[in-house]
Amino acid sequence: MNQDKSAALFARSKNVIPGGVNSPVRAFGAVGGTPVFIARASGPHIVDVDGNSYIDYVGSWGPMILGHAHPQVTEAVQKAASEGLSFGAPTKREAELAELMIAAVPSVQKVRFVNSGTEATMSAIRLARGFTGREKVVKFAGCYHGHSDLLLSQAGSGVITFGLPDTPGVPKEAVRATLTAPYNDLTALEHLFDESGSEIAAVIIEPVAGNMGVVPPEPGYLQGVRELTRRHGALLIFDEVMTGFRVHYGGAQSLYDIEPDLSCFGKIIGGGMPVGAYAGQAEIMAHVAPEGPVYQAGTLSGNPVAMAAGIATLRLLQQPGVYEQLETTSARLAEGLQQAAQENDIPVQLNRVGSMSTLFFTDQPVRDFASSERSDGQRYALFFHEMLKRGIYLAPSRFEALFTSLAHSGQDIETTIAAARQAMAAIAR
Ligand code: HOZ
Repeated sequence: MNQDKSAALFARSKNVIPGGVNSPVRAFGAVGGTPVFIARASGPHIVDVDGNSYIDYVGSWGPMILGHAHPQVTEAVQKAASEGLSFGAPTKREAELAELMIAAVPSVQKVRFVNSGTEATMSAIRLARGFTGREKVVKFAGCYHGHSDLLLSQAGSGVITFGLPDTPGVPKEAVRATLTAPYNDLTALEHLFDESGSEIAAVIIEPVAGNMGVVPPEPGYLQGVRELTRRHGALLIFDEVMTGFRVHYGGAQSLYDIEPDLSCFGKIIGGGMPVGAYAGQAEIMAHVAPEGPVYQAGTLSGNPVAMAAGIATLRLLQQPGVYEQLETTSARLAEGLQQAAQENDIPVQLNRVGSMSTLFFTDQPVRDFASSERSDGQRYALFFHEMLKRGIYLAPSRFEALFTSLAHSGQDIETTIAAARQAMAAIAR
């Protein structure tokens, strides 16, 4: 497979962009080799600048649940763009997208749009602190909530991929009030609350962790977290940037039947455009300026083109059978990947919730950051490249998710499984 043009573009980009990329994991640092530069995409396929086509399981890290360049989303974007790109003034589409989200997610009564998941979580924490008058925040090791200072403590995604637990530039003071606990461990969280319960403003959690690879919550865990936060007067924030409208139309909170106080969204609600949102009960959201005193603002927030993409995407996700189709496709892929590993005596764990999954190269269950880290990174890197050679594009890090979309056909899945059989055989040698 010729990737000369990608290699040349990478060299050129490295001269003008740190590491040649605008988000670290894209640089292929964890798997080696040169990142593939994408020229265009359609449905389940992405095509690189050398003309190689791949079945894509990154899906822009989650937003492309309908597949790439869905005609109805593209049409909505083009219409909105032709009417003006940005006004810095309110528009009807903002109310429309907020209404769709409120109708979908039971705990959400009001929504504030921002431009990224990072902004959403950062603003939700500020709101939780403003609302409770407390400062401390609990997060979980291996969970990633974007790159704001206070949430970079023991973070997942690129932070683990590149082994940067203490990012220079984050003042100690900024993380002084951030407490961390292991995921899926209620006893540890209980201890934190025993020690500092009256100072904890919020617990922020990915209800299905997706940034230490996919790690589902164990039965009763999220209920336990909800109960503890309530008992101690702390807010529960669900970071549904990945899971929102992905694992269920109403997010992970609908799947597991838990009502957090605040929720953060991104990815799918922007249909591929840069959008984030924080949302929750009206009483809490009433503290956000200008209704309340907690300040947060943005020139491009609620951007009309981004809102149009989000509205079109959510409307398409309301069609009957959509999540059933995602489940069927994802389950078949998971089964096929596991079989391919088994046939070659390669121990793997496949963690999956709906259309997000991770194949870990380990014989031990992966239930938290420590067990995720024990998976074999070198083997993942080999597998990644064997798949890439065969036209399958997976996340270039073992600490990310594989996303299936509605555009992946049964044939795409079988092609992927056939490639996985060959790839596993190649790395077993
Ligand atoms: N940290 C992101 C995934 N969890 C990667 C974002 C990107 O490189 O686009």
